[in-house]
Amino acid sequence: MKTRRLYPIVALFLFLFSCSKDTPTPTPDPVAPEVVEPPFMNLNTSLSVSSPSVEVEEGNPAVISLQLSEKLSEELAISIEQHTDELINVVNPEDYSTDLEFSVNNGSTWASVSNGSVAFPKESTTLQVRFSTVNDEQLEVHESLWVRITPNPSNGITLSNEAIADVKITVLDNEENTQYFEGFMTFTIENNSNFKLKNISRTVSTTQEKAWIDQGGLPQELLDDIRFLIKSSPVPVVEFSAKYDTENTTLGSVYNLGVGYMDDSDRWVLNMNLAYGFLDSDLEQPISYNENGYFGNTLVHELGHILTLNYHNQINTQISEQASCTTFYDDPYGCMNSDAVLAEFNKAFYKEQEFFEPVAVTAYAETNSGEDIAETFLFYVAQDSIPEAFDYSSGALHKINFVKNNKWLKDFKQLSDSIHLNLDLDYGPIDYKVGRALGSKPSCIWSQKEIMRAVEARR
Ligand SMILES: [Ca+2]
Ligand SMILES: [Ca+2]
Repeated sequence: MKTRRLYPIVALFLFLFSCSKDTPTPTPDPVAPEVVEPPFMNLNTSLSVSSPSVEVEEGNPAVISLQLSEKLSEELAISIEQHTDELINVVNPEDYSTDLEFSVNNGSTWASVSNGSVAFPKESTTLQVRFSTVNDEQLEVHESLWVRITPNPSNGITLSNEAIADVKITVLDNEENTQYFEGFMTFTIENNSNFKLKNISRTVSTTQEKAWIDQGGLPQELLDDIRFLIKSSPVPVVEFSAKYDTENTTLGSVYNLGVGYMDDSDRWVLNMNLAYGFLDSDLEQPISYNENGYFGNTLVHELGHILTLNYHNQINTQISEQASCTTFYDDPYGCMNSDAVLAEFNKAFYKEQEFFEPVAVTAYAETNSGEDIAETFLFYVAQDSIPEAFDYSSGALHKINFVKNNKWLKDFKQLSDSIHLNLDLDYGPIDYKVGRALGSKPSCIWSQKEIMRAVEARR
């Protein structure tokens, strides 16, 4: 029991001891030994561009970003050079600046590049280069140029990257441009004579197309021929699309937008392949416009389609069903009036009658009766003289005489006074019997499906 009485005294002693203040003399902190960093040293890196191509809307600066994989202990000099080698959709000199600027602080400040030379400062990894582009009022293709970046390492620097491919800068035109197109330039035609540029292709494949787009129009003599042709048409031609396709054997085509809109209006579109107007028939050597008559031949051929497929005086719009048509039904245009050209032409030549060769003026005319009448119409217009046809005359000559005597077609002979035509290039004039090699091509008359596609693209 002794221990129980002793306990409070020990506890009190411990309490007093714990409250006593201990104030030792302060000792100074030990001084850290000074560490001397070795100077930063690196002479190996790799240079890259953030993107191999840059698109910029015209009026905004084109910016190229360059990076180093590792910072360097020495400056790295870089040459920057703009060029336009081998570009077809090439930017015009007035559309961009050759004054380059650079930034080493991610675009906060910019300084001029002098003599095409800049440098990554020591221990930096990013560099930007820019130049301005011009916001003009001209409808243009999306135009490009190249920027060549050449590092010039010195002071022992070695680069581990391959040579950098030239960066393609594309300046996107911001002018209004309808999205659909048939060719590289499309014009609306107002009052049968005013051509208004409506649309261009944003990329072209020949320098000729680029040159015409830069000029804002097509050669006057070409437009004059087309203007003359459409003024001769009894129905409106509301649009002209210019193609330039050296791979394509289609010289031209026409179609009626009214067919696509399921109404009986005549709103014709003319497409022409201008390659045949400005190159020889092999599409290799340049010629002056329609020098060989090939383009003129095609224009007259296309008018032949308009004259024989229009709603104004050829198609009976009251009859929509083929089964109800007792004359000649053309798909997609419809049922011909009884006195329509194609009604009479089919009756005279496509009812299993037999004729001496050649039965048609060209091989192309043998595609179908629609192409036959258009080709025959061309021969009627282009031939200086048209011999009378007798029983032993060729089918082709009979057909030309049909056109000569047809009330809807005969008055167009004088087209050849204004538009240069030349049958010698094709097959020559038809007189009695002419032997020749035949080939075939697809018809240039658009199907309902093709017209609907063109109409849909306009919506
Ligand atoms: Ca331009
Ligand atoms: Ca422009």
